[in-house]
Amino acid sequence: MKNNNFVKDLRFRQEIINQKLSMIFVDNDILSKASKYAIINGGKRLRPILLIEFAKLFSKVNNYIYDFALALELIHNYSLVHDDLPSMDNDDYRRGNLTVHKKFGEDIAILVGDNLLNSSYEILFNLISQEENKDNIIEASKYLANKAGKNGMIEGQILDISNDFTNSEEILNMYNKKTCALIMAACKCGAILGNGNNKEVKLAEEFGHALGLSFQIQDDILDYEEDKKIGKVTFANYTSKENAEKVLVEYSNKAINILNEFKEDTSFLNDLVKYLINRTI
Ligand code: GRG
Repeated sequence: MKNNNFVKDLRFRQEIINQKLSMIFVDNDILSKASKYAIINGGKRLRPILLIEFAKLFSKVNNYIYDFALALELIHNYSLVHDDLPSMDNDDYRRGNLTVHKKFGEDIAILVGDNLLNSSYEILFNLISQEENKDNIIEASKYLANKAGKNGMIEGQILDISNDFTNSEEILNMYNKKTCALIMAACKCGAILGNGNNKEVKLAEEFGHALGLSFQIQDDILDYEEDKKIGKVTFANYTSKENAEKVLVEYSNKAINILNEFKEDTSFLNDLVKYLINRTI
């Protein structure tokens, strides 16, 4: 059934995450101010929303699940701050605002990234020490650390920097790590924290992979002309825009088919897939 309120529902979820994020760095020192600047202002909050939605499929969402979702969003935001640095992508703008290094200087931006990453793990360790549901939190934290680390996002960034691909499969492998890893962590950790069974946790992970690839390929399509101009290799300009559009449909259909395997109500997630692959920014 078509949900005409999808955008309203999405904004509502984003607002909850934004409010909780705005309460993390409240002091007046430069590191707190710059860290706050890095995490507010317009992010889609895709990863925490996915985590919460997957947890919600199987159980009531408690505060600690929100805290876990914030920890994940902090890791994502650290990666963006570091990715924007002059030694990486050298971007002046992010989410329509000056990047952290443009606003506060490169030294502070490096430390902001470090601070977001450490704050994330501080949240996770606090949860582990406080909550009764420790086993699930430990299992989800281990998975998140793995996907954020050298077998996931960081290796993906290394492969991307190397810009050395001999076939399109290698580009997809780089996307699996750079983009899919954290999106898979969002979906799988949500299912683990919500007490999904093994099959449900596996399906959540597979969904995250299919959505992650669709999301990145849509990004390629949106940036097609610009990437070509600057000589950046993407799946879309390595193969062709038409092929990228075809593969995007294949992966997004795969994501939708996976959702259909759940007996729970996945209509919001279904709409989210369609919204993301049709986005124009
Ligand atoms: C520096 C360790 C390190 C990793 C960087 C995330 C990343 C790896 C690089 C960012 C550049 C990029 C294009 C990554 C692909 C994933 C992606 C499209 C990230 C942007 O995510 P959105 O669109 O961002 O969810 P918002 O602003 O909505 O939070």
